[in-house]
Amino acid sequence: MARSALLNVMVQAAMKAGRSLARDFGEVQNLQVSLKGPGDYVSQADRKAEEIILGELGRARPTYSVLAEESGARKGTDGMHRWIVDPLDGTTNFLHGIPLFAVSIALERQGEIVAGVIYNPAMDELFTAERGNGAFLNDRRMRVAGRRALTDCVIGTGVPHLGRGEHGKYLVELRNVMGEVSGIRRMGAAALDLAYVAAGRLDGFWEERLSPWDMAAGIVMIREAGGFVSDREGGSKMFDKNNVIAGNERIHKDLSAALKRPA
Ligand code: 2AM
Ligand code: CA
Ligand code: CA
Ligand code: CA
Repeated sequence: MARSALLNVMVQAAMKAGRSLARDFGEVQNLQVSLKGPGDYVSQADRKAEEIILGELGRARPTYSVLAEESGARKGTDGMHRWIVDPLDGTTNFLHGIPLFAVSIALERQGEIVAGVIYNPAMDELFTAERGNGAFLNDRRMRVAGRRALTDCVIGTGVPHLGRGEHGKYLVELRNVMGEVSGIRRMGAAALDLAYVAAGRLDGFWEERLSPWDMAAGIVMIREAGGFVSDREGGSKMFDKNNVIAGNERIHKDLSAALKRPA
């Protein structure tokens, strides 16, 4: 497995931020926490991890644009490249002492995601992918799962943050999928869910109301692991539509159909 210099920069940044998160995870009760929106918490750990990542990436490629969850968008002088960063995906898990959280870093070149890194420091699992070069979990090549029937599948999802009583459409979809699969998982860390699809742990995944930093690294990873990933209409506008469906070709298709069934 030969990593490019750029992927190495991303891996170093993700692991350094991951070590900072692991330290803070050990003293989570001492962290200052604030609320950004309904159910959307941010802590010193998120901010510190983002500072570390942007420092590392900025030192290596000072001209690239940046889109990062906690500090927003910054336009660089290089019109071609953009880093897309989620310093801590799964903040709610993190703050509850649940070790399902990750750093996610992606690189976009002329609007195409060309590399992605997702690192879960609690399990020391590093997921990486580069376009044309395959996807890896630590040093092992990843492939999406090969199951062909939805009834055999474990499917991940996330519950979108909607107001009280506003989950009707989501509950219909959930009921339809639950009726057809072997199991549902709701981990609470979308980047990690996508990495798990690439690793063949989850057979498929769907979620609404996600931001580019939740999805970017996972998208290139799933494609490089031989999977299919699209927006809810089957197109490639995940960042505009803020939603995603993933799986192998067959499961992606059957999951899309299950989600469209009427109540
Ligand atoms: P975060 O932890 O980085 O905020 C949970 O289903 C997933 O949705 C997590 O990946 C979480 O990312 C993301 N998410 C997106 N919008 C959210 C919101 N408003 N509140 C909580 N989680 C959100
Ligand atoms: Ca957040
Ligand atoms: Ca996130
Ligand atoms: Ca985050």
